[in-house]
Amino acid sequence: MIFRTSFFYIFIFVLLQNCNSARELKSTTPNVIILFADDLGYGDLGVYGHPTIRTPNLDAMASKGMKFTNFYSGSPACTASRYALLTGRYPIRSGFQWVLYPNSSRGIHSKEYTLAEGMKDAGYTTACFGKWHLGTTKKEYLPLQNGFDEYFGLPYSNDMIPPLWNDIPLLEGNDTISLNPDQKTLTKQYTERAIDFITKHSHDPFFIYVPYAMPHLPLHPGEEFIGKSERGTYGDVVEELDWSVGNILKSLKNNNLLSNTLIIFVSDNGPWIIKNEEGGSSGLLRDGKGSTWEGGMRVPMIAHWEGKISPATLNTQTTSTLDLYTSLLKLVGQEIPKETIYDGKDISNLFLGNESEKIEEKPFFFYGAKQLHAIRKGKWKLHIHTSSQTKREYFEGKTPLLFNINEDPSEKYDLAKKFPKIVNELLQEIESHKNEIKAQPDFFQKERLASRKEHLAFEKKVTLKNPPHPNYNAITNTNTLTDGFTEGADRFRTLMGFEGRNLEAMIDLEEEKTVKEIKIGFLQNQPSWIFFPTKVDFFVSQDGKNFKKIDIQEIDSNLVDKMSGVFYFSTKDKIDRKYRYLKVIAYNQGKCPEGHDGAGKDCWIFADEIIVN
Ligand SMILES: [Ca+2]
Ligand SMILES: [Ca+2]
Repeated sequence: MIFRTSFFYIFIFVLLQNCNSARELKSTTPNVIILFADDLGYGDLGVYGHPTIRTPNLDAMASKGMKFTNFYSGSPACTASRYALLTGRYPIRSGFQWVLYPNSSRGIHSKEYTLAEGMKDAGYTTACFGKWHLGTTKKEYLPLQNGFDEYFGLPYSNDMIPPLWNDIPLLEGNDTISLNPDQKTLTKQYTERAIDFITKHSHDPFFIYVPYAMPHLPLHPGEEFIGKSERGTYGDVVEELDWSVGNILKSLKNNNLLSNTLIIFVSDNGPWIIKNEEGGSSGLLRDGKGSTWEGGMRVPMIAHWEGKISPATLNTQTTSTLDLYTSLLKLVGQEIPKETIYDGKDISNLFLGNESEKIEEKPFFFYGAKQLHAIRKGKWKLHIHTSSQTKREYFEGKTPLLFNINEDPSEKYDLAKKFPKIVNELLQEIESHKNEIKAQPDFFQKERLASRKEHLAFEKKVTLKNPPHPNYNAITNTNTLTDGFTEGADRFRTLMGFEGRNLEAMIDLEEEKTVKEIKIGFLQNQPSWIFFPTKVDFFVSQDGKNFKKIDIQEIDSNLVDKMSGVFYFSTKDKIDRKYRYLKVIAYNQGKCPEGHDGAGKDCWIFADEIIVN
């Protein structure tokens, strides 16, 4: 009997051992939850010093986890920031530098390897509940096609609604389940979805991304939160987010998952300060959303992982959402594609209890809507361009500006004159970053480049007698006529428009080449005052001075009015002789004809490509 009892205990002991090791294995590849606030400022949480907004759950999360004080979003704008978080790349690498609108034609490119796709490849079940904003409602751009098993939420910002925009859909997966949902219910619904998902998948590894609609304007607190905060409606919605975080943590606790779940709370960009008291606060930082001052991109960031991250740790190292991509995929054991450039650092050690570990020092770049604005390296931040939605020009708009950001987080004291060597060093970093970016066209550019068709005049110099209209000059580039791009979706980037003028173009082939055919495409779209030329003359020359007319082309006048689209005018008989210089003159008919909307006014010709074979 004694023997049997010990055997029984040994059996139980072995069983427990196995349980422990299974749990241990799982605890090294944690569940991951990212709670992503929209436009929440650096100063908007209790734990980040807000005097009246009460955030007990986030404060507790920080006191049990790690609070970051030098953490940046990838951009001061919604779409670009989400792109950085989910792809680990500077938004400029995607061609998404700012914000997408409901009518934008583009969305996240299918070749991007999203954080969710990485998680799925690592065997995780994935879900997104909230604001997507990485493309319109076109299916290929939506979460289910980009790594998420489940989706519920608004496809873009909660202010892109009637009367300015069409009805906003609430999506379940790829399907619209209602229009213009009551925004008061959004935070609650996203929270409930997350909790259901946790409960349903408590035995599978999971990744949940909750990009809240709030506190982006219009502010809509849930019924129970209306009028609750001393900070007014803005405080109400932030306190509801805090409630949401508390409930998600509670659900993890109830499912015994706190010790193998890494929870991250962070904001997508700084506060919308031009909205006055409806916007948040960046605390001691300058400016807010839309700007590359600290207030635009330094955001609250709290990480919690019971038993791994030591309680109440403070991290002051420079980190960003780009690093989350790299580090989270590393934590779940997923390799990232080697052929793509990722911009994040590996900060996974900070989540594994090695919080005092010094992380890799890599410069961080701040991008505005159109260009690179600033760099941070170590304690230094250098601005080369500045902007603010408030239209204020700090430091009279002068650059470069240099700040010791650790000593002067408010960016008050410009040290550029005092430390010219540092300024130069940072300018060089910017230069090499720019060159590296330029050498790597984004996926859209790559596709566009691959669509080019080479011909004898491809990328050869074109001299124009009359300049095109500045609005339709195809990016100020006469080479657009020989760049190999023919009419695409992006019509007015590839076509060159002439208002009331002829097009007269000379092409230098750089050496004598056997020319068999010359052709040039023109668009006709009469309702837009765009007409085919009345005729096109073709010339050739060996010396670039004496030109011989070799052909005249006109379109059948019976057909011309009925035609719409791009049509090519081409030399008819085979030329088959050697020439270096070619010339094309296309005659604008001058005034729009009688009976047309623009009768008597200048009409346009729009040229596509001069193709030489
Ligand atoms: Ca935002
Ligand atoms: Ca072209």
